[in-house]
Amino acid sequence: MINLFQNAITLVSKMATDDYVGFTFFVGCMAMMAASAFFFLSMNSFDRKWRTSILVSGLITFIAAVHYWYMRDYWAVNMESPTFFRYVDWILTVPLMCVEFYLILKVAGAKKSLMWRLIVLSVIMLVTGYLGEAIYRDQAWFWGLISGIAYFVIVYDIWLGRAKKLAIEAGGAVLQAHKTLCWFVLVGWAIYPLGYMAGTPGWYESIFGGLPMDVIYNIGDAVNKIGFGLVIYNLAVNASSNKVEA
Ligand SMILES: *C/C=C(C)/C=C/C=C(C)/C=C/C1=C(C)CCCC1(C)C
Repeated sequence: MINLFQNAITLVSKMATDDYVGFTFFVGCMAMMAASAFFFLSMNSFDRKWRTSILVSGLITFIAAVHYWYMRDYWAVNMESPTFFRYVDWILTVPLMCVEFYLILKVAGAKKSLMWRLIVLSVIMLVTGYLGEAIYRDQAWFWGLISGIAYFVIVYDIWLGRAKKLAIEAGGAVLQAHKTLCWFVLVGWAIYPLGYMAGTPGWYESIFGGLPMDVIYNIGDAVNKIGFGLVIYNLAVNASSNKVEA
């Protein structure tokens, strides 16, 4: 009995009071879980055409919740950045965020080709980023550059390219939501390349005043993933004919 009890205790690692990385992994995990429950449960109160968008919002935070669960553990045990899990999470969730652009622009006739273009660009951005951050550390500048170009093209497409034209055609609540999502991608997503630079030895290690890169990424993920989902939720509320009763 005592043995069982002790085993149960050692399954939960200790956390130092100044372990901000561990703390943000923990809170991030809970926030992602709560957001997923919120999106999944609210899904059916909207018009059919918005349900898939809300479902995808929930999938994004749910996939992140599962990865945060692992990253929290990985950090607690090894006290090092869970770079691998981080990128697996991104490679699943970032393409889904691209799908969100397509889903909301479908009302203006967005084609699948727009969705695939954004998905491919995001995969290029993340795979090259991973090569620079985890594998070819000496060529971090080269892989970071290619990744940055792919990021730039995504920003261009949604701010000024075809996606923007469709958003203007759709107008109203869709255009408004598209604009907000564009800001998320331009400002919210920019946290990641900055984190990459801060994390590359000999570069700009002090741009965040020495705050650990994982704290920056964790805050970025919470803002971007949950925020993105809330913009879509808000769009569904504004554009559904059977408005949710307060
Ligand atoms: C939920 C996770 C999100 C929104 C992650 C986004 C990640 C990026 C926009 C990463 C971008 C990078 C660059 C533009 C260059 C350096 C390498 C990366 C992968 C950090």
